[in-house]
Amino acid sequence: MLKITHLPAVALLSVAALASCQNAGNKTGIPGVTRKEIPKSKFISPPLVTHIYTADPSAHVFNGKVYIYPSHDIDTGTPENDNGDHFNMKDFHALSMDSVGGEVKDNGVALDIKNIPWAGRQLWAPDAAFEKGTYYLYFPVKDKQDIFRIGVATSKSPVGPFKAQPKPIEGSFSIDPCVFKDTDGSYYMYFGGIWGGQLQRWATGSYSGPNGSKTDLQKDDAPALTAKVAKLGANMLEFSEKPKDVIILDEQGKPLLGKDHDRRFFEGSWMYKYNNKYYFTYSTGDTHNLCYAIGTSPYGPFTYKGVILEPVQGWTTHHSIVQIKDKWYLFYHDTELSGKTHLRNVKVTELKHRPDGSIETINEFAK
Ligand code: FUB
Repeated sequence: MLKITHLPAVALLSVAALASCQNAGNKTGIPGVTRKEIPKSKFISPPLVTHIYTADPSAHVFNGKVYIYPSHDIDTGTPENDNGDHFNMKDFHALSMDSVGGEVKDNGVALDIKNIPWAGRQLWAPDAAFEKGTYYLYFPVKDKQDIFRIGVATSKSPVGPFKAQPKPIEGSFSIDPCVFKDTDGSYYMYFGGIWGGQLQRWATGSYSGPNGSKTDLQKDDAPALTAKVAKLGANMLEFSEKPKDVIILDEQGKPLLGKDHDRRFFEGSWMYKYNNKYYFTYSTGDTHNLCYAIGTSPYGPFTYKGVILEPVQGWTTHHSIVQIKDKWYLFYHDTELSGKTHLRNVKVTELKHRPDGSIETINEFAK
């Protein structure tokens, strides 16, 4: 969510190439953005939609159809800063498709910030769930005190419109909710994000105010700050317990340390189950990896296993992993359309597990 401080060389070349072709034909529907000269061969996958900017895709299969719940990036002219203020989103659109590779439909506004009674600004990465005939949309947004909280909205349709609850989820904080349904029917929410996601402000167990460290407390040799997990109540609208730390261990069984920026948790939690193991997957933020760690319980601990997706074009990296028919897919984003950190586009590519359960690392520039 911060400035572009690291981009692979090939990505920098791509941004430059994109900047030089803004006046060409083949419009995308976004003013000033064209695709004609974008060197498509640089990327393994095209944007799923090109008429709006989208990011942070949470994909689900509901009743046999694929639904994607992304952030809806817009340019409000908010200057870029270390809090991620330039990610100033104001609504959500749900996307849908019958199959991967098929037509992607934008189903219009699913939830608008003006209809969330407690919201202040910045609607960030959402997730969704379906239980007993109701669809639930979970979302982070800053409250009127500028503190990120997690809210929930409900609908009888997977694409909304969703009606927001009058208050945020009691005991929620920070960003990036991921709601996971275990095979026994229990639901868990994984959440949190450091730096602009404010997780470090809660390191003592209560809110420390806005003036603490903007990053991960600079405690390089202490266990890294990490995501939180809490079981959801039967009504899907509240936590049934106090959130716990999602512990990620190294190969020696020790928690990853704050200085381990290539592997420690930053934001963008996603959980899925494969061969009876729990895969906790996440972004390393300032080192731009999507990583995975495996455990035998939804609460962890999880042992770090490797990189799922190497750095994409753009600062942020955020994803979901879902089985569709007999294949697994990684939904992710980059900045192919705009070349700008805060104007992203969602994509999908196949994800492959090896026979031992490890994941084949994906590079979005390598065909
Ligand atoms: O989209 C805003 C933020 O950027 C998300 O919450 C993070 O995961 C990052 O993708």
